[in-house]
Order: sequence, then structure tokens, then C-alpha cells
Amino acid sequence: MTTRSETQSTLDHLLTEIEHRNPAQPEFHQAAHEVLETLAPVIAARPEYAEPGLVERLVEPERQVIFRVPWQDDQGRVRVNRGFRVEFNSALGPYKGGLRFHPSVNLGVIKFLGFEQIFKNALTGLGIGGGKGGSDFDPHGRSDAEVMRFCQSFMTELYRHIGEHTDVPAGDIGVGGREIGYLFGQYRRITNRWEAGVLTGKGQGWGGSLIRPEATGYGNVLFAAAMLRERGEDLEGQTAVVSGSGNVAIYTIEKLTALGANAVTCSDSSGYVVDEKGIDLDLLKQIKEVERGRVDAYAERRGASARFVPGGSVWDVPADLALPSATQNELDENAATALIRNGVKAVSEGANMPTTPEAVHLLQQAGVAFGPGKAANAGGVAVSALEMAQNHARTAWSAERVEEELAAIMTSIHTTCHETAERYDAPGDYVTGANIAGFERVADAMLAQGVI
Ligand code: NDP
Ligand code: 2IT
Repeated sequence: MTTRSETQSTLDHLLTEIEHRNPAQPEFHQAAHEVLETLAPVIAARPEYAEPGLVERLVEPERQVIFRVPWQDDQGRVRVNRGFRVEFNSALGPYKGGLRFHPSVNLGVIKFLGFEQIFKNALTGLGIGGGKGGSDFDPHGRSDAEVMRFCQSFMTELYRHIGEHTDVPAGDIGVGGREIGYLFGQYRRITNRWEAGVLTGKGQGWGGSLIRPEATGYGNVLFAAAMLRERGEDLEGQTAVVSGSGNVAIYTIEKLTALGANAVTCSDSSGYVVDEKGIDLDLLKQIKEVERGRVDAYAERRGASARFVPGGSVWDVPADLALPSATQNELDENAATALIRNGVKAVSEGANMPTTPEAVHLLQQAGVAFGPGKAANAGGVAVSALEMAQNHARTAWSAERVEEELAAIMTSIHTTCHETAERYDAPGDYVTGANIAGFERVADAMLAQGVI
């Protein structure tokens, strides 16, 4: 029987090896650290998980594709971007995970996202493996025609690697309904197949699921509510700070408002808006979803209750709840200190890895309920899997049915994380609970399927 400390030193050795084998990929190192630092108790307790090579296989993607994406801008100039798809783990089902179009995308970013996705998808309890992709293409300021040509070029390579039983991409930063439409069209043209289940997040008239656009934000609010319930509280009357103003942020604010909380902020890379009366969602949707504008326009048009703060940290705004919904490492030690000083009760991650490890530590030490993204934002990919189920059955469920299933999945993820944390002597530690529960499900499938 190996002890926890012997197991931890084996894992530490592996982490050093990961850093050497994957140079210049700090986000991937960070994601691997965050998971491997919590697995010693389960590996020490269950000898089958100490099998040589199991964790080593888990941290090595099954396949990584990198490709050139040439396209012409509206002036006829040829532009060249880089495309990625990292197919990380398919023990539980076809690779599943979004595509991110953002200038900061590189292989390390896609690997961190793909690695997180393995555990997140396992936690949903559904049959989906982990993958992620994207490009360093920046859609900001590009015309619809440019975005279409880019998506068509991107898919002209990606189509070889995906399929409803193989790998099923969806949206992420910079990829929403418009991009999924162009990508699906090109896939259909090249393959001459109506293969609805090859992409999720499709339009509702042509194979998309109701509630998929809302699912990540709604799910995160349900997860936050479940954490509060554990402490004998609910959302009613709580003030919430939300970062971002894209898909996840908008539907986080919508659900918070519906459940009686007051969401007072949103942000983008130019700064943040604070609105004492609570964010006016019709106005925010008009500016962001229709006009594709910036958040300062919200403050200009809203009137006296709102102001725009250029730059600055949204986490300085006093609140009971914080729901980071923009990007990785957006909530650091200083932000955590400000939130704690202002009496925050819960932080629930809508984005992937938005809280730095130091900030997570501070929040947990201060007794703040902390919901890690791989549990709290799993509602989006869960409804993607429900979209795949509807596509497979050539049917469409009602919004009520999808929302009921989403709520049941989020409750089950919360319970699983909570109970797993207790089982491994870390009561209330959702990070440990999520990592161990996700790991157990994937590891069991990998062990059963042999060394591949
Ligand atoms: P969107 O593209 O719809 O919105 C992203 C928002 O975050 C924008 O307001 C954007 O502002 C801001 N943002 C992005 N990058 C940065 C940056 N480097 N610095 C400051 N602000 C930034 O993306 P989503 O809402 O879909 O995704 C948000 C987060 O949620 C991501 O971490 C994503 O991985 C995660 N997620 C998404 C899911 C989904 O279903 N869409 C599911 C689970 C997690 P600006 O326009 O100025 O860049
Ligand atoms: O990070 C994520 O879970 C997503 N971007 C959604 C993935 C999906 O396949 O719906």
C-alpha cells in the first residue's frame, strides 16, 4: 500500500516531466498542476489507479492536429492563421469540446482547455470524451463575409478529423451561432452529408437544441445556488458581480435575475460596467448579440444608474457572489483579496480556469464556497450532449424538457463533487471533489479498455 505522500511525490515527479515535455505551455502546466495536486488521496486509496502509465496516458493527448488556415480579407489580402484541434481523451465517448477564436490561442491554451474538458465531460455522467480546438483568428472588427471565409477555410481542413462518432466541436470564445452556421455549411458541402451531430450549438431551425445558448450560464447559476443551499442560503436578494459580456455572462445574468439576485456588472477587454439597478439584459443583448458592440455603449445608453470603468477590476465591486465568465486567469490574488474584504460568500466559475491557483487558495482559506469551472460550467457541454442525443433520434425536445434535464445534471454534479470531497477528507472542497470524481470515471474506463 503506497502512502499519500509517496503518491504525491510520484505525481510531483510527473508534473516536472510534463513541464519538460511540453515547454512554453504555462496554461497547460497550470491545469495539470491543479488536477494532479488533488489526486494523491484517491490513487493511494485505490491501488488500481497506481498502475504504471495510467496518469501518464491521461496527460498525453491521443491526437493533436495543427494546420494552416489561409483566407482573404475584404480588401483581397491573403491572411494566414493557425488552426488547432486537440483530441485529448475518448475513453468515455467521442471527443467533445468547443472551438475558440481569439488572438491568444496557441497549442498550450488549447491543451489546457482540452485537459479540463476530459474531467468536466466525465462529471456530466454522459458519454462524451474530451477535446478542444480553435485558432488565433480574431473575429473582432471582421465583416460577416470575412468570418464566413475564415470558417470555410478552417473547416476545409478540420472536416477530416471530426464526425458525429469521432469528434464533435461546438462554440467557445469568439465562436457562437454565426460561426457554427458557417462551419456546418462547409462540412455539409465537403462531405455531402446531413450529419447533424457533427457540431453542437446549431441554429434552432436546423438541428440545434433549445436552451443550448443559455445552458452554460444557467447551469453555473444553478451550481452557485446549490453551493449556497449547502450553507442554508439562497440567491434571493444577493448581489452578484459577473465578468464578461458574451454568451456565458449574458445567460448567467439572465438566470441570476430570474432567481431574484441582482447582477450589477458585466465587462469586456476594454473595461467594466457597474449598474446599481441591475444589468438591463435587453439593452446588453442588443449591444452585444445584435450590434456586436462594446460595453461602454451600455453605460452611455442606460442612463444614471450605470457607469463604465475603463480598464480596472470588476472584482473591486462589492458583492455576495462572483461569477467570472470571461477568460482564464482573470481573477488573481488581488481580486480575491478585494472580494474577501467585501464579504463575498461564493465564487462560481463560468469561464474555464478564470481563477489563479493563488486566488483559489485564498478564497478557500477564507471559507468562501468555490465552484471550479469543470463542475460549475459543465451545463453547456451537457446540453451539447443532449443536442447530440436529439440529433441522433431525429427529434427536438421542448425547452422545458431540456431545462429540466440541465437542472438535474447540475444538481447531480454538485452532489457528486460534494460527496466525493467528503469521502476524501476534504469537506466543502469542490476542487478536490470535482477532480477526483471526474478522474475516477475516466480512469475506470481507461483501465477497462486496456493500454491504448
Ligand atoms: P464569448 O466570446 O461569447 O465572450 C467572451 C467574453 O469574455 C467577451 O466579453 C470578451 O470580451 C471577454 N474576454 C475574452 N477574452 C478576454 C481577455 N483575454 N481579456 C478580457 N476579456 C476577455 O465567449 P463565451 O462567453 O462563450 O466564453 C467565456 C468563457 O466561458 C470562456 O472561458 C469559455 O472557455 C468558457 N465556457 C464557455 C462555454 C460555452 O458554452 N460557450 C461553456 C463552458 C465554458 P472581448 O470581446 O473584449 O474580448
Ligand atoms: O468549455 C466548454 O465546455 C465549452 N466551450 C462547450 C463545449 C461543448 O462542446 O458544448
